[in-house]
Amino acid sequence: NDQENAKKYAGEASVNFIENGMKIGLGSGSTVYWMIRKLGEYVQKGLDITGIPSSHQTEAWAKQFSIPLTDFTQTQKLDIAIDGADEVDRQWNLIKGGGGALVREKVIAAAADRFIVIVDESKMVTNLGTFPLPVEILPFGWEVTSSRIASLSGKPVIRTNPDHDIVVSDNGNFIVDCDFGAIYDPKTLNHQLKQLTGVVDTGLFIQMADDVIVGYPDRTEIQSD
Ligand code: DER
Repeated sequence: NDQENAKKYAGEASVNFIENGMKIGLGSGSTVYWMIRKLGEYVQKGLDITGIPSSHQTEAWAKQFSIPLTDFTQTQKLDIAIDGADEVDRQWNLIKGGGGALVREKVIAAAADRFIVIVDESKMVTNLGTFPLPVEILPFGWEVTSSRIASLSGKPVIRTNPDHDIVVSDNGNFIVDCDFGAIYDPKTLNHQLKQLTGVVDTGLFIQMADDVIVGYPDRTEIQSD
């Protein structure tokens, strides 16, 4: 369908930025799947790169497509991180975390010299906040942490799976999905949330993106700052 085609276009276009010898941060999500699949084709043809995965799912895809993996014990600097987003605003601030990998995704994006975001056009918004903001919190005392987020008008909802069990992140933490309404000052909100005891990190990626590749059903548009 059109959205999947748009994700595929964006994901595959991002691979053009990858050069021999690079260390790549591998994001998470269905758009990243197309990037990893295309990157695997280049690795098969001799492209010499290594990647650090941001989730167990991404690690599995990387192995499926024979992408050599490394980790932060081997390298503390990544040349490029490529990842999706749930929303991108006009300043390229992001909401991420729909897939639950936001904490490792942010660690990887922060460690990269260049952070490239790959999205289908539906993710481009005027203001963040239509998509509920994921916030990763410690399981210990999560009810108290959640009430602190509520006092910031976040309307936090603990993320559960279809069996109504609380979802546990790859880091062993919980995630609350928050409805703050339209977020006109995401930088301030991110700081307020990160100050709260019990909050691990938020899905607000503030001024981290260097390039945004927008996929459409028939083409991509590459925007660089
Ligand atoms: O969970 C995440 O942060 C993903 O990158 C998400 O933001 C994008 O997922 P999608 O590419 O499947 O829409």
